[in-house]
Amino acid sequence: MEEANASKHIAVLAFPFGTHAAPLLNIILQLSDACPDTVFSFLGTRQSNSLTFPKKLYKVKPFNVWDGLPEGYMLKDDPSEPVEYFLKAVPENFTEALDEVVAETGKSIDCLITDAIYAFGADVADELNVPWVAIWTGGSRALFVHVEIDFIREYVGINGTGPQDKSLKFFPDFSPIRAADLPGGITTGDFNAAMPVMLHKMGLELSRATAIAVNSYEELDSKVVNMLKQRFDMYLSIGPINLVSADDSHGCLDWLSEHDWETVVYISFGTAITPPPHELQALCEALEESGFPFLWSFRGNPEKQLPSGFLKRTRSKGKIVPWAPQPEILEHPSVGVFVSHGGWNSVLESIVGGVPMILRPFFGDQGLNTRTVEAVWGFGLGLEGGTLTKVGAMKALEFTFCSEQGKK
Ligand code: U2F
Repeated sequence: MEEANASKHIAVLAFPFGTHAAPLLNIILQLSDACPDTVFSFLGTRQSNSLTFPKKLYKVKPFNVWDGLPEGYMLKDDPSEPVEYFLKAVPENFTEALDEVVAETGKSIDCLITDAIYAFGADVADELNVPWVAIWTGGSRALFVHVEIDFIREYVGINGTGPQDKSLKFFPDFSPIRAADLPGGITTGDFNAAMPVMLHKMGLELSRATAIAVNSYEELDSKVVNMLKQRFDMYLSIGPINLVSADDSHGCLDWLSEHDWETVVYISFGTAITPPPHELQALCEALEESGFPFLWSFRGNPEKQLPSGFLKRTRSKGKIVPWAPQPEILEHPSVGVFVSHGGWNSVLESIVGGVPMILRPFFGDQGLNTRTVEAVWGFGLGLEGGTLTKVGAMKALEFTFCSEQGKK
């Protein structure tokens, strides 16, 4: 179908960092199957689009927006830096690109779908005189704390003025959650940094959305979902969005099949994080000493970043790859535990695969996800002291593999 003949045109504004654009694209692909007369224009940065779009798609077309980086700028080794630059460029980079999208397709926009992070979606949709649909790629609980940010700040205090172990029990099903588990920028951290400012605005603007859709399912957190449903006219739980990563060029699944059921430790800290050197060292020591077989999707250079001799010594026990088909791995019967940073997609994939988690959170929603997995849903463990130590990692592995409670 030619774009000009399509009956509707939906523009989608993706957040081009972490694992946001991939689940959003997945939702759009499902919508596009369900709406054969509609064309979709998917706006992200060049880099994100090139990673997210596996092949040329028929009715979902990528458009590149400016990433906010000055010409020729060399990024430092700090994952927050490109995000800060990008957030300075929004919403103008998107609104300029939307004009180009309309000119190129010859079709005006009938609906705006954005990553929910984009609080400006409300104004852009008003300008276009179209409905705004906000899609939150994290969990309901993380969305809820952003929606309730002002109340939480008032109750808990900001900048450490209140006790960090204070329970958020004033919300149903939140009693095990402490102030310290909240994402940075809610009660502690730099409130004026671009991301906390955007998320605060999001909490205030979301009621202007025609619909809010979340990558989760209602039964997982029904009390939290009920509170969100009371606040918003149309709150939809549309997950888990399955991210099928068919690429197994490193032979992970065959390697797993050589192992007994529920014996392998799978390790991945997502797409943005590599733990600091001393924590990598501690995890390696724990793996070596405990002797459990492990499959590690390692972001970085394992030869340089892992302790000297570790790769050689563990060759018969471990497999380290730069990228693994994680959803399929977590559904493989040989995997017994997932050591993770607690990114939302990883949590959902662990639930789908029925694999318990050992969690070392770093930023954003990961602390809240960790505490929720451990103390509300009970299918995983945080680490003693919150970081990876040899003793802590060994204890967690042994608890999961060897104790009755861990197996349960
Ligand atoms: C940000 O998430 P991350 O990208 O750091 O982490 P996840 O949400 O866990 O998503 C990682 C995805 O990458 C996939 C894996 C997940 O779907 O299956 N993957 C893979 O297929 N193969 C690999 O070798 C390694 C990973 C942010 F950091 C989080 O805090 C947020 O919760 C998240 C969603 O908003 O975005």
